Amino acid sequence: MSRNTDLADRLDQMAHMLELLEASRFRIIAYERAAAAVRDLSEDIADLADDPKRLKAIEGIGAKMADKITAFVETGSIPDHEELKAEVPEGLVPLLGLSGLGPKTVRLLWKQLGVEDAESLQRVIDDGSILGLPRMGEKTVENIKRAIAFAQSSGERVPLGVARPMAEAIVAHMEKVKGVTRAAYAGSLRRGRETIGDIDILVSAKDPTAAHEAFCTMESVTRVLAQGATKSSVQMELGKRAHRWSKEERAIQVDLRVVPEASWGAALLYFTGSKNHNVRLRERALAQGMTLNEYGLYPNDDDPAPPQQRNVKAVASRTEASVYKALGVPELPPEIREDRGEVKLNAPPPLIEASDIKAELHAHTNASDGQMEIEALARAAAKRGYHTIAVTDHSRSSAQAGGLDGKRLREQAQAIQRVRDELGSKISILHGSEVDILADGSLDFDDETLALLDHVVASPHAALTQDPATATKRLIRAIENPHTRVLGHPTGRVFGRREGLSPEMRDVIAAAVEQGVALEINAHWLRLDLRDTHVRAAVEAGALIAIDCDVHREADFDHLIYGILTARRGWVSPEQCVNTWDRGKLHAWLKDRHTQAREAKRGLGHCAENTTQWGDARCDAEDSR
Ligand code: DGT
Ligand code: CA
Ligand code: CA
Ligand code: ZN
Repeated sequence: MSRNTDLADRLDQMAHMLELLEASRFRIIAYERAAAAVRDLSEDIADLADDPKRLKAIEGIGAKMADKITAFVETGSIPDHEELKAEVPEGLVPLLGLSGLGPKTVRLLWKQLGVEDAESLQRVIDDGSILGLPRMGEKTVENIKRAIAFAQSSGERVPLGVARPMAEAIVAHMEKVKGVTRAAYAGSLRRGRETIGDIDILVSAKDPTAAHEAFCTMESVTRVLAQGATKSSVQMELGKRAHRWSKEERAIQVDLRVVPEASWGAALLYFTGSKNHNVRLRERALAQGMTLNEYGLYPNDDDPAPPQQRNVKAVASRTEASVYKALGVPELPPEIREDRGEVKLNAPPPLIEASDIKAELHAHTNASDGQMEIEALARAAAKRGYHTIAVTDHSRSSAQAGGLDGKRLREQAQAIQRVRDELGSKISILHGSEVDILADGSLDFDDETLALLDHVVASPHAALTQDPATATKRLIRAIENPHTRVLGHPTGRVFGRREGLSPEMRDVIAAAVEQGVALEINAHWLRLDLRDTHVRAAVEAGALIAIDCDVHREADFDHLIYGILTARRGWVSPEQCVNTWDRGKLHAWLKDRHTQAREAKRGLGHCAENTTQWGDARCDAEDSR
């Protein structure tokens, strides 16, 4: 676990402990925000903690929080955290994640029945003493029991690439149910997060009971956790795809909420989250004399009863756009609703879309571990409207993947020329290679061989447990190789298999900016590498981004959407992504990365924007060269 994750987990735990102590909302939110901010950092918190000013400059971290973080970096613990742990049993915190158990109930279980962890919770369920709590009936206990069983059977978050097709199928199923007028998925899935805790489905229906019934009887439902008038929860088996991620049988929870048509926009906004984005919007509403909930935006009349129950007319509720408009906030795309500064924007940032992509720069043929011939690959790319496809088979060190040596690479050049002659100008076929970055950062081919190629993706495939300092040096050395154009899947992580490298991303990004090398977002859902937070740091530093499908078979082109979602979560504009460039500009960059990268950067207006902590110094250095 990285130091940042460790700290973020502790801050989250403190927030939960404060909830159980019924501390003020204000204090709890301060910890939640700080945890989210630390989790998002691309830099090691220890480096920032040297300078309290930089620490406090982070959105979500105030002076008091900065002191706690400094204490953590210096001593490995936070005094306030130790005090809380003496007061609140740590074992209570995971109970808050169980469906049916909120902070109020967990507090009652603790104070009245002495429950301190999952084990003692099981005991009060078994001996029936749990029924002595206020408002605790057989049905609720039944739900809690199921939630415990579910937590034991699942636990892990599910990759986006597994959950998204499932959610699309559920939405399509619900749309066909009689009386259903709207259906959509919300939550982390709609925000395009790389992994999903549970799937949230929203429906508007003339007959809510029928909608719940249709939902709970879907084919892949393995268990109904709750079936109610507004909300149902089920457990579903994961599709076939999941076996590429996990050998064990896993399940995912799916929640359905049936909401009034008139509240559709407010409900979609609320259940899309993120939670912290919602908190910001509610603050905004309050500051303007209004109150926002999942039913709508209402005038704030200080009546404690919910406005929707008093027939108060909503200021806005029907569409997300209307709610944002009434709040004076631009309509923000779901992917950036993470409380990373988006609520303060005057206009939504220009975000890349799948239709902007015009080239694939990372694809394998059957010469290494791909399945297609060169011609089939080129035709598949042309079919998608691309002007360029780069053939980038593995290099010799990736022997298990059929990596090419210098001799086979030279033969491949001739094979590619034959296909070019065959297909003509409708698509440019580039001869490239996905060259292994060896453990010391040197590339797998000598300069003479690399010089024969139109394109080089340099990627780490082995030695992926290196320490961070060595990994940082390794990647920077690969970036500095004059032949490198794209740094492929920079950390090498694969969900369910390995964490990959944890280099100092800030330094890797700075080197990429300096060298005009693009950082890849590998769009395969098992990789999504760079990850969203790295992308955001890269974008702020003015780095070029490549979004590639790492094609091995034709269907892999369809993974593009996962790369796009990740890019959008990192605020990538179309101009910043080399795959959107027209043929002339892209090929010019492949020939001369420095000149083109500088021009692209000028086009981005990055230096004028002055948006980054470390980008400015880089800009000055570049201009004076
Ligand atoms: P996940 O499922 O862990 O991947 O993440 P989400 O974001 O889908 O979270 P989930 O399923 O717990 O809740 C869905 C959305 O509902 C969440 O993004 C925001 C909203 N929501 C849930 N609980 C709360 C809450 O206590 N306060 C606020 N403001 N919003 C909430
Ligand atoms: Ca969710
Ligand atoms: Ca949920
Ligand atoms: Zn590859």
